[in-house]
Amino acid sequence: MSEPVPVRLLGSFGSPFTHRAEAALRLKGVPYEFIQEDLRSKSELLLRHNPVHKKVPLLLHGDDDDDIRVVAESLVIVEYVAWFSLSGPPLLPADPLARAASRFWAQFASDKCSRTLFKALWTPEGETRRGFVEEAKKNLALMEAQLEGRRFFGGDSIGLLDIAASGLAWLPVLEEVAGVETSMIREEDYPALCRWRGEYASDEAVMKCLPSRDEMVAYYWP
Ligand SMILES: N[C@@H](CCC(=O)N[C@@H](CS)C(=O)NCC(=O)O)C(=O)O
Repeated sequence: MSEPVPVRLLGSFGSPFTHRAEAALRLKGVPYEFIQEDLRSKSELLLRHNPVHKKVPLLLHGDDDDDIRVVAESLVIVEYVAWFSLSGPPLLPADPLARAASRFWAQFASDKCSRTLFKALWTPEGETRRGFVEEAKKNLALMEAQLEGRRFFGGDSIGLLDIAASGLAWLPVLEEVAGVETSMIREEDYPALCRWRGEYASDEAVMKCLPSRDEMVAYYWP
């Protein structure tokens, strides 16, 4: 039997984008080597293989430079890994319309929803922040509706949209670090999202690559 083609993942601690790639690899049971990147002094390996964005995560499939497959951008990596291995949950639905919907909402979660939450998180108290919080809450309500009747966004198992939305599972610790007094995702407003993030974070494969609250706090407050 031939040796499996090695997979390396360049990533950084505390990066929700890196988490997405790792979660996909772990859910699909793909063995990989994790290479911790120092983003203040990027490695030659990262700069050579991701000259466009120079960002992590970056997946390198194969170790022969002439025949290496390079995949950049967290959600693109998730899709690559989804078709890479038959084991684990499918990550994307087989039905083309359901698959298109997963991609649509994954982009929404990754882009519009995360951006407003991030602004609300780091903007000082005042009129501007209130506007961001209001917008963030509308986006969260749209995400809450996507969970109706489902355990995960992907149905019975974790899929692309769960992974795209996984930043929501980190929100409580980021709110703690940012000194936010009233969480933007409260049980009484978003019961499905609160249940979902608990289930996502306690999934056996996911929890192995999700930093703990203490590790995150120590990272932000060294
Ligand atoms: N759209 C990218 C974003 C990745 C990203 O922003 N990565 C950060 C770490 S969390 C990074 O590499 N930053 C280094 C830089 O911007 O120079 C993705 O989804 O992979």
